Amino acid sequence: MPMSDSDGTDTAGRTVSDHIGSDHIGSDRIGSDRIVWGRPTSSNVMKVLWTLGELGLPFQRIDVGGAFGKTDTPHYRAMNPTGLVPTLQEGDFTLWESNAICRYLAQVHASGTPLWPTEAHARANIDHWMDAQQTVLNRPMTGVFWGLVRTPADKRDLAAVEVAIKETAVAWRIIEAKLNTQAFIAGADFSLCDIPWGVHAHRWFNMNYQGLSRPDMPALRAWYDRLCERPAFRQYVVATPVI
Ligand SMILES: N[C@@H](CCC(=O)N[C@@H](CS)C(=O)NCC(=O)O)C(=O)O
Repeated sequence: MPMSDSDGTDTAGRTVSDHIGSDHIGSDRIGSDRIVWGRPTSSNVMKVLWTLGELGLPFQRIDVGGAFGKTDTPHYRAMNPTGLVPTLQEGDFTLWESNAICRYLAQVHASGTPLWPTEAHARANIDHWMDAQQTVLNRPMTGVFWGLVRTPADKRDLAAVEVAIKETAVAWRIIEAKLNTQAFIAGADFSLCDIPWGVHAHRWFNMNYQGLSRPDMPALRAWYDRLCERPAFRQYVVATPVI
């Protein structure tokens, strides 16, 4: 499907709402001018969808990226020069980088709550765990996920995946240590930093390891089970196939 021009219509004359995905819970979602660009199977898109769900905000979602393509069009690149997903659009305001989008949404809609407190130390604590997902977890976890899931079976290198699992476990053990003494990553309450780690925890606990072993982390598992009690996590992460 051709992507829209800057006037909001595509070359077939359809408006942006004709491209909407299926993430509508209620009628308040239809007609929202908040648009998430990105396929729902992307971990980084999931973070944004889950955050929107936690905040109860209406949005439309448009499938781009992966098999949907359309991220190399001039229209998309003008919004997001990396050509990656997700991108958030609210009227003429555009933002990319998943964790930055989550922070922005929380700042506007939940500042001063346990999700995103205003007190400087509390907020910095949450913030640094969000960054750590990108800098500590992401690289090895990508090796595991791509090695086991996104690589065709006949091309998989399980020896390399085994190394990646060990490296990823080092990152998860940091979280396990926190969760041995508290319910959520930043403390007693669910907060914004549980979102980027939680998306990957779902994959960690639900991939087919094809005979490879993964260390047990009981506190991490208990935290993941607590996340599964949250409707927005179930809707935007658990219900999406790990593919
Ligand atoms: N640091 C970026 C990374 C974005 C990213 O790597 N997105 C992946 C999906 S998880 C992507 O766009 N891959 C190409 C595609 O889906 O077409 C963020 O957190 O938003």
